[in-house]
Amino acid sequence: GIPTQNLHAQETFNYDETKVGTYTLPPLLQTPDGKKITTTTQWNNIQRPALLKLFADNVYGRLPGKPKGLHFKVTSEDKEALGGKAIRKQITIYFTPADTGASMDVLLYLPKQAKGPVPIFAGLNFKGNHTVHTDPEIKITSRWVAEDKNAGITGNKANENTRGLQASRWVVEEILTRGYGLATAYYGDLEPDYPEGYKTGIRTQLSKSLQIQPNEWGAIGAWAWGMSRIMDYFETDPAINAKQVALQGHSRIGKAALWTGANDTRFAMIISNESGEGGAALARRWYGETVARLNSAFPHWFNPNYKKFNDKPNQLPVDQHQLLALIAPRPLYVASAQEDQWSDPKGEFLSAQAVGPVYALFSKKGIETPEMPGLNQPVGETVRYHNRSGKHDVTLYDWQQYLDFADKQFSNKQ
Ligand code: GTR
Repeated sequence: GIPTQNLHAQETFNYDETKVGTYTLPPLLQTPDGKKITTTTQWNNIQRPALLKLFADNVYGRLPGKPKGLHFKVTSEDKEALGGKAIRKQITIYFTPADTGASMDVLLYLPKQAKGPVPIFAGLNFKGNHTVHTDPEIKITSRWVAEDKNAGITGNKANENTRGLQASRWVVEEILTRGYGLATAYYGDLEPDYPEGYKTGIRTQLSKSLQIQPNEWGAIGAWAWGMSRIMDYFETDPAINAKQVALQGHSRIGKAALWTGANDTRFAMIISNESGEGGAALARRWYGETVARLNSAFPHWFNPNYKKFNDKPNQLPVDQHQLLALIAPRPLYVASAQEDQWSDPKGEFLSAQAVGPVYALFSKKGIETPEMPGLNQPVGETVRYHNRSGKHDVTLYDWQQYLDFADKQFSNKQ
């Protein structure tokens, strides 16, 4: 018959379940050249590197390693932050030996009551560190930020009035009260999010020192790489339990967080909040946003090869359930929101559900129910999923599920 995708060649999104079509997902436990994977050793030594390479070549581009000369500077520390509830540190991570040039600013809150090294939630933010809390001591980013007339951001400059603008997405006090720390950095420190942004971002600035050309990775790769550099810092801070770091990402940053987690096994838990197409959602399911729409609206996010599959996701050598499988055997949380059909909640569920056999190799349980759960009903053990009521956003409900999941998975938490 006619391959489904050709019927849709001109359509860049779809909200009609009857038009999704049929598809066959590439196998998880069979190598691209047909060998069966039956042990964890085969998974780790054969399938894992093979899949990572396919994602690098066809979707996200290469991810370079840790640069020589990477170093950190604590620029401020306050042991009585947030009314005495927290320790606040601000750290600049320099990507080269010099204290000038490419760098990122990390904001770190630790619970004051902690007795030993604490588990941490980490993730990049969309609008600058000062937008995650109204705390007046947070440094305001001087980098390019997206225009936001409603919030009074004009001329691509952040300002005092935007302190706490995205506080509802970070619930700092809730995280601290539950005994976790929180670390965040502005994604624009790595690459400003517009098609020409790479020219002032790390893909250009670090191409010599990392020996990688700007077109060998994309903005998502740059953001993903930055999250690993935050982990490099964690490993040097005795107040942090670097073995219990949960990496969280929303939407486009969720796509990046999954790519980070797939590559960097130091992260003990990965949380995808409505990452959608190019994230947790299956590419072969023609629903919500599509690969074609993603690549035309955001030509700078992925490796150029990804564009070859714009109208034919069925020909991609990978699908996104294989990205999720690269997190195994570590705990993985995939979250959708009902009104965010653009991200394809069902495609996110099916992809999270599909990775069960890989977790089973490691004697772990994924999601054992074949049907999508009802609204606000998390399911699954080491792979967990919920479909929250409401819009594309990160809410207190989402965080409460992540905190409960971390409590369970990090059971030896101090
Ligand atoms: C949308 C994009 C999605 C998602 C989202 C976001 O415009 O189509 O893939 O990344 O932005 O990051 O909020």
